[in-house]
Amino acid sequence: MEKQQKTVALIGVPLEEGSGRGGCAMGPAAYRIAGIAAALRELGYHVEDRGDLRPEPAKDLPEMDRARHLPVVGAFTRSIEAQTHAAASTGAVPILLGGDHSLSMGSVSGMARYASDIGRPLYVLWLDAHSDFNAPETSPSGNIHGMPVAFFCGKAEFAPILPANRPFVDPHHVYQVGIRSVDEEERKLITDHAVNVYDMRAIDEEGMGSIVKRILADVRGAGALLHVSLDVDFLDPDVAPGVGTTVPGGATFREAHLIMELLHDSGLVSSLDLVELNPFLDDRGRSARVMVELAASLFGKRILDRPTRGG
Ligand code: 4U7
Ligand code: MN
Ligand code: MN
Ligand code: MN
Repeated sequence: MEKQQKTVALIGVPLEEGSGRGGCAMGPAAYRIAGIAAALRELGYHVEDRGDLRPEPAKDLPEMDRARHLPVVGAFTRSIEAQTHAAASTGAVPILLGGDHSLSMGSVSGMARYASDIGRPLYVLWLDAHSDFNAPETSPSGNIHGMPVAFFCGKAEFAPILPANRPFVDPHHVYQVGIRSVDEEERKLITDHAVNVYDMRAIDEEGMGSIVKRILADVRGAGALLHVSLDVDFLDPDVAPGVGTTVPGGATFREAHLIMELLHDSGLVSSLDLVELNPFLDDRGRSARVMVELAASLFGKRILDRPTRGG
């Protein structure tokens, strides 16, 4: 089978200030050591490593107790938004190498602007133990990595980080899978805003394959682009210990792998975040290698050739 040379843009985001602890800033280096570029090249992609973003903290954004390190996170958000939008606009698939999950405020906002440019909706697949729908007023921690979904849906703006009239993601177009830790007030927000949440119970009862196929059918039916955001803590801590916010009872390697294969077959994925890897907490690079293996599956690495059944 012939594969056209599609470009993948790797964007390193050494950001950890959204997470409340050190270590995630080493994430981009760990993914490079684990061989992400070579794995994608082997699959026939043209891989451009755009290096790491290193913006200066934004002087116009205030320090806030309820949104910690806002000048740093806000500066990254602006830079990530611009780089993601630029990469997508040249026809590349941006892969954000995180960095903590606050980076998705920028990546998803950039993709939402790109989708709006080309007149298509943006859907988001959020693979995470957490809903990340806090606002500064509801967050128990003040850590911004628990707030990106509310931010890109336009439900939490702590200070003018991005233009107020930018395109937002409709919360009903956000599909969360793997959820098993939601804060009290956050639960009310995701219900009120009709986020599509598949918690671990749904996965156990219905099976990962049927849930993901249903989501992909929705995305295809809407003619949408699909941004995938993969938090290391989506996986069970036994599979991927290199993360600061482990929650027991996570996805198995096989479940995660199945999602990636279905995503690849669907041909719908426009962009990807790999987030929350903390190499300082990892076990000899195991989590970094698992994440690279999953990314490779999403981009077409397969065990056997089989007729494509689609989403
Ligand atoms: B992650 C938390 F309180 N909800 O807001 C919060 F439990 O990107 C955790 O999903 C957020 O890892 C976890 O601080 C953010 C907490
Ligand atoms: Mn997260
Ligand atoms: Mn999480
Ligand atoms: Mn809708």
